Amino acid sequence: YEQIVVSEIMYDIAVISGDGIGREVMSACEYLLDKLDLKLSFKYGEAGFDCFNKNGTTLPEETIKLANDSDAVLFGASTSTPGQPSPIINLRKELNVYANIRPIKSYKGINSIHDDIDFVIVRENTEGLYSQAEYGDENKVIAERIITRRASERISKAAFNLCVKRGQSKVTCVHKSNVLKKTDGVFKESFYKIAKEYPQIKTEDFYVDATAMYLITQPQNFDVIVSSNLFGDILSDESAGLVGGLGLAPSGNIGDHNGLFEPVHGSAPDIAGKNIANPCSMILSASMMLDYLGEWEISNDIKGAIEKVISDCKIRTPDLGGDSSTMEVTKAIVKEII
Ligand code: GGG
Repeated sequence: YEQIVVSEIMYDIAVISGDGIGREVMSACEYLLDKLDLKLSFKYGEAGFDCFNKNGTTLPEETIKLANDSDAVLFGASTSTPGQPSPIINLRKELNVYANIRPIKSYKGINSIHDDIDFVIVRENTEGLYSQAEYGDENKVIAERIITRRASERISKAAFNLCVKRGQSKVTCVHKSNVLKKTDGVFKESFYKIAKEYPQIKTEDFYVDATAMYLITQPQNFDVIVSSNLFGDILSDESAGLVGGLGLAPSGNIGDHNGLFEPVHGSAPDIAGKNIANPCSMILSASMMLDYLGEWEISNDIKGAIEKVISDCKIRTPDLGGDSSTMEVTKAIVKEII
């Protein structure tokens, strides 16, 4: 009999390394993905500060098209360019990846006060104070904080769905509605409207300032936190600090048709080019991408390998107190998987 060859799924992945350590952690991540038996086809796009110097734009149309045409996007980091719009904020908007998912989990062997943290921040990605609508004159400048019912309900739904998927029991809405009465009034109302569709999930809401304190004093009480753009951004950096820092903080930006995965950290110009950036947040973001693509087994293998390398305490980058390089850590992770 003639052998029937069933074609295997090949995923098109847009790779946008950006600036600074974005390039180093992306090459490390590609090295790791290449070593695994995955059907990924990488296509490369430019964005960021260096891209602006070369092409006169921080986010070329070709990059947007490449990202839109791909099954998923891997993004490294971008350095802000004076006077220019942020490429990553605009790319998230162009792809309509409205939910920024930022998991926060304790690792064994990381010197943290709490070892039982496991929650996720769901940050609204398309509006809030990141509307980039600022105007005024030299005496008075105004930033628009846009909150719509549509986006607030959509992000609340994403948070409740994620809570169900993670098998957790509570969603916390974070706002500042005692001061931002209209905008955060709408955000909070939208949250409780959507909550009615999930009677099995517990709900609570806190002011953002109180939440900043509870994250330090009782982080294990959180399951899923949903917040607007700026609050979600700030709280996720604070939360990353509880579990080892930005070197261990991955993220996914999810919409109805696209997924973009990037480390929470930026381009870190102070350590760029030194081969000492922690590759784990980029690699964990790639693992989130594999989850999104339905490749759960290999995604779990990657997470398990990182947990093992981190908890062994032997091979770590300087941000975690070690003296290993980006590539030494990456190779140690690969060795745990294959
Ligand atoms: N991976 C997230 C990232 O690159 N953050 C850096 C950032 O937000 N840079 C500002 C900008 O792109 O304008």
